[in-house]
Amino acid sequence: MRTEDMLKILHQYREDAIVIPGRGGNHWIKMSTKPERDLAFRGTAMGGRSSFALGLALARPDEKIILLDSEGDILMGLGALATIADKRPSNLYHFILDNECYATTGGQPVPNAKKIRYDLLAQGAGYPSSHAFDELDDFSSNIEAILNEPGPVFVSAKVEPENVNEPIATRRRWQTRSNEQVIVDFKNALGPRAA
Ligand SMILES: Cc1ncc(C[n+]2csc(CCOP(=O)(O)OP(=O)(O)O)c2C)c(N)n1
Repeated sequence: MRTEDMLKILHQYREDAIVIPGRGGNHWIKMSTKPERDLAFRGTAMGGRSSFALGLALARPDEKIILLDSEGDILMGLGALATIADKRPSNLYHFILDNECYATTGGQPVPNAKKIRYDLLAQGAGYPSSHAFDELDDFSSNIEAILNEPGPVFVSAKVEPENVNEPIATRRRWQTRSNEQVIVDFKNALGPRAA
């Protein structure tokens, strides 16, 4: 499926969730109607997004957190799956956009790209619920129910690669705000957690 099409469907069910858009962010920020609830950061290190999402989910159990992770990031920090399963944040919805390659750096294949089953890795780590989708129709029919399951929920979605080949230094960034501004907007939108 195309990332943009999949995210359009997800967006219909977002409601007030906080979204960490990861590497599909270029599509997400164009459709999002709640940018102050999007944590779209620049220049992130691979492997850290899921742990960041876990910390946020634990800090704000009153908020639903949707993480749009990627398979390269997951492989960089597989241990995070066990930690998330152990902490069992009921408000965390962990999606990965699996394009079978490192698209941001030109499309090099990830190891064992065609055979690895990320949904089974998550299940084996102890996620109480884990799903995999290859087809948009199937994703579309199930997404509402999935977002009503208690978390942590894992959803692996096969998407087409959108390889980027320009040198990183000369690329135009899709993020429209600085990381500092993202945090300021986010804090203002959420306010302090109720005691
Ligand atoms: C620790 C670390 N190593 C390398 C990079 C450089 N880098 C940025 S994106 C990327 C590929 C990411 O692949 P994936 O997570 O599968 O997402 P995709 O680009 O395919 O959407 C790489 C190697 C990085 N950001 N962090």
